Amino acid sequence: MGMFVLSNILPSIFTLIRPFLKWFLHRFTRLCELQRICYGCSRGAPRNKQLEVSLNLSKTPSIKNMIREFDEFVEYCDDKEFDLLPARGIAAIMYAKKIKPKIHPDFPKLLGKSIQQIWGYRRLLHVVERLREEQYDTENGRHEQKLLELWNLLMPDIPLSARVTKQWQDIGFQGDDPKTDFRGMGILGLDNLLYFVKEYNTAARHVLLHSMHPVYGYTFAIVGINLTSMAYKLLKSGRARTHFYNVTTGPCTLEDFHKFYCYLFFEFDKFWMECEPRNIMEFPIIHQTFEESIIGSLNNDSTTFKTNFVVEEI
Ligand SMILES: *[C@@H]1O[C@H](CO)[C@@H](O)[C@H](O)[C@H]1NC(C)=O
Ligand SMILES: *[C@@H]1O[C@H](CO)[C@@H](O)[C@H](O)[C@H]1NC(C)=O
Ligand SMILES: *[C@@H]1O[C@H](CO)[C@@H](O)[C@H](O)[C@H]1NC(C)=O
Ligand SMILES: CC(=O)N[C@H]1CO[C@H](CO)[C@@H](O)[C@@H]1O
Repeated sequence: MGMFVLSNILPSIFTLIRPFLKWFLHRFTRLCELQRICYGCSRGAPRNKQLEVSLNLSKTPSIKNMIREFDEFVEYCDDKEFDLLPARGIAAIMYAKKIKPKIHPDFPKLLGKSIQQIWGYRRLLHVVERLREEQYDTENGRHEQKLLELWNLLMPDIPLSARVTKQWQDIGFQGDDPKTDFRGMGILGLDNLLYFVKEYNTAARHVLLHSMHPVYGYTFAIVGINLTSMAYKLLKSGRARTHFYNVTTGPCTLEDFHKFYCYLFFEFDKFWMECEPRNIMEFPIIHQTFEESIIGSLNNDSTTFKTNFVVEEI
């Protein structure tokens, strides 16, 4: 009970003393909070996450405006427009905080990198969301082509007998036409699968082989689409920031999201085989345990998921 009350009032105490603390530290170190974070936290997730908290709490009107503008801007901006953000952000913050570039030459560089990463992630959210909302359409030649490519890359020696056929079940779709299986995840599900199969063909076919195991088998494509939903949720909740802020020094891209997905799929398959489930009924619990372990890793700011998959020969 005591702990409960304390954990409830602590945040408000923090809010109350924050301005005082900031003033005190400013007097003491002659640096504003954003500078202290840039100099004091290691690059990647630790620094960017702290900067996000600090920027979110900022009471300076011009900084609040800048954040709102940037958030709107990244919904549709192209790469060239995106490249303008760091300079705009640096100028706005240096001016608002009265920081002299001559005295603090490193600060703009560090801040610019972080702005790229923070708004790169927010931009990626929009890119991913649009793909998820794009429904699979049999009239769309691009969609159809991707689906056939998926088959050919997974089953290079077995031609598809027709567009609609029970053969789709061999790679883990539900019925004789995959189009309905993409539902909740749209083209994002297909693009994720295709990326895995194309860029990590050996690893993907190794996973497909596991999914055909007589005892521990599972539906490859359906589970793959389910893992798209896991990757999407982790991105949207902001938990995946840890990985995306650490995996590249620039802004993260759709390709980084595909790679994150490949990591989840490869690792899920490994975990599933290690669990030796008696049947597919154990999917929800294994899924949950796996997701919790991924979240546990993402709670550690040092985490970066590596996609140098090692496939044992069989
Ligand atoms: C900052 O605010 C944005 C928009 O309100 C929100 O999406 C984000 O999760 C917040 N980040 C942090 C670290 O509080
Ligand atoms: C993925 O599988 C889990 C476990 O069965 C389930 O809770 C979740 O709703 C599924 N996600 C989608 C998008 O079907
Ligand atoms: C976070 O991960 C790093 C590197 O993997 C490890 O050294 C460290 O002990 C971890 N921290 C916690 C709190 O688990
Ligand atoms: C690219 C990058 O910024 N990687 C960082 C990931 O997180 C670790 C630990 O916090 C940093 O040391 C890396 O520099």
